[in-house]
Amino acid sequence: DGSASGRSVDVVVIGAGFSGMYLLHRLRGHGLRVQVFEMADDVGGTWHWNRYPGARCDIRSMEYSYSFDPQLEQEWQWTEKYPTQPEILRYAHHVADRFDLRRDIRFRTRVESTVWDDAAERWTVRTDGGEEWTAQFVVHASGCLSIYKKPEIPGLESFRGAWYHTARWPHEGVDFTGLRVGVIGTGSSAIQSIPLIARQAGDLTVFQRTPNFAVPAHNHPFPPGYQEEMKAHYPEFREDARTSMLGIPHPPAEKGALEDDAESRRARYEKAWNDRDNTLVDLMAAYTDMLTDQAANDTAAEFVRERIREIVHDPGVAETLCPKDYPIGSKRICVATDYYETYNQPHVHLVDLRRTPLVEVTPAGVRTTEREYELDALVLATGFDAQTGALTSIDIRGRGGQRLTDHWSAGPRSYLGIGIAGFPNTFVVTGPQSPSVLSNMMVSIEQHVEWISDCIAFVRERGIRTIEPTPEAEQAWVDHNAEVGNATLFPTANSWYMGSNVEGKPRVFMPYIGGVGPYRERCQEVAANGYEGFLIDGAPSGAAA
Ligand code: NA7
Repeated sequence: DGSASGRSVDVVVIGAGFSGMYLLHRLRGHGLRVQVFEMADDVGGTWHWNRYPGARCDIRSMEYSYSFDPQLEQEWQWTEKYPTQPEILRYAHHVADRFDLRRDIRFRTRVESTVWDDAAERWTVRTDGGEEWTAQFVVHASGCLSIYKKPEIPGLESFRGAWYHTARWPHEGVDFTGLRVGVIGTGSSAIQSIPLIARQAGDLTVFQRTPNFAVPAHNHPFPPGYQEEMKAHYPEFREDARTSMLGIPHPPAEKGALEDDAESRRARYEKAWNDRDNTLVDLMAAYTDMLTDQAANDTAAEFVRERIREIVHDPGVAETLCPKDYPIGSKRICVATDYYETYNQPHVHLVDLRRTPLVEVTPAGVRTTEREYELDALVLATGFDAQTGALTSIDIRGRGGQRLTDHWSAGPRSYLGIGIAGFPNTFVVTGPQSPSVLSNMMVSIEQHVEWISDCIAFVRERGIRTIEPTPEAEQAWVDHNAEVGNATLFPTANSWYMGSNVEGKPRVFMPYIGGVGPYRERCQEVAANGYEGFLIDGAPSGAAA
């Protein structure tokens, strides 16, 4: 009933990436009327927008996919270890076709506000097209890395050449052949795209503020029989992922890094680096204390720095590429193909912005405190207003007109990362204070979507009007997050996990680090106890259960 006359549905879902698509499918299965709004002109979210050269998932294809439909997972054929952006997008389109999703998705539509109506006990949702919809529930499935960030330097509009942000790459692609190209940023997006841009560019200058740790991808097409073998054990593999710490099955570490002798330690790190089936967690999962003990962490960080010094011929460039001022793993480790090697090419230059900071973009290029670099094209690989940006960019108002941005002025507050006190009948998929960005996102998405749709079904079956976390449950979750986060090395790094990449953003560790498996158990317990910690029609859940 998403017709022009309708305008009233059970659930509004914001976003048609992998979260929104699965929500639509699940909620339909509960017989609910759902309307999805999506800014882009098709499904896919992240994989719709991030079309820069080399864009690829850092999780292996056979685990970065839905597990909810055995036929889908058996039939879909992946081609290589790490899927490219076009391959993932083809998968998203296939899922949309297969489950006939697009008929309930309104594309090219941005939600501008969601306002709770205290009297009607419903949400009013306004779009940029001036439409007004009402719904009992609103689910935010708008992603954790979806609001892109330009660098905070003046002059971009004056630049005579073309500039591109990696997260808004032109669909027709960009031809850099023979051009003088500049790249600002050295995060995952830059590390994936730089080697490919270097193949085309006549001259490439990378402007680096903070170097990152990158492990070799060892990407390869699947050998014959591999996929069939994996698929024969898919259910067990998926279950291992769900109960793991990071959504990626991995044998648990047995001891601390310094309890091992130097030789055995090195052998482990060598394996994590060289094994062609390695993953981005292998290095950090080698020992129990990698993210809690600085000395343990230093052993792995130094191992990677040694590799960088081996690969990069120019010792000065190698030193500039070596991360030294934050623990390895406290920012998401990058997965690279020929990244460090690229700096051995004579037409590729590295500018250390720590030594000579950026001053401005000029009509002719980029100026640092040292000199001006003349450029024909500029690539901004400068990241995102991560985790909270997609939520705070919508005017969200809960009970009594309270703004979400006020509720979150000192950092995000939630119960389980899923619900927010004072914002009834609202859920967030892969929100702050959930393990999502510290995990295989697909595993987290499925867990969230299933929990949220079951909760909505529970509410509807019982004729309940409102459900929302109690302020006490929210406070306890905020405290628990801080406690587990502060027991790690994560808060010592300036990262988008900490909000420190966006000026003025509160500096708090936003993801939940308690682990995907334990988190899932906690969520299941809450549901099994009649939604413990929630108010149901204004009364503590126990009273209603
Ligand atoms: P990231 O990881 O946030 O990287 C952004 C990069 O841009 C990083 O190197 C930043 O340096 C740099 N940056 C940002 N602003 C500036 C300014 N003003 N001047 C110079 N350099 C700047 O974003 P990505 O898109 O690469 O990856 C995000 C996630 O997507 C990734 O973790 C994967 O999970 C997928 P800084 O570190 O702030 O000094």
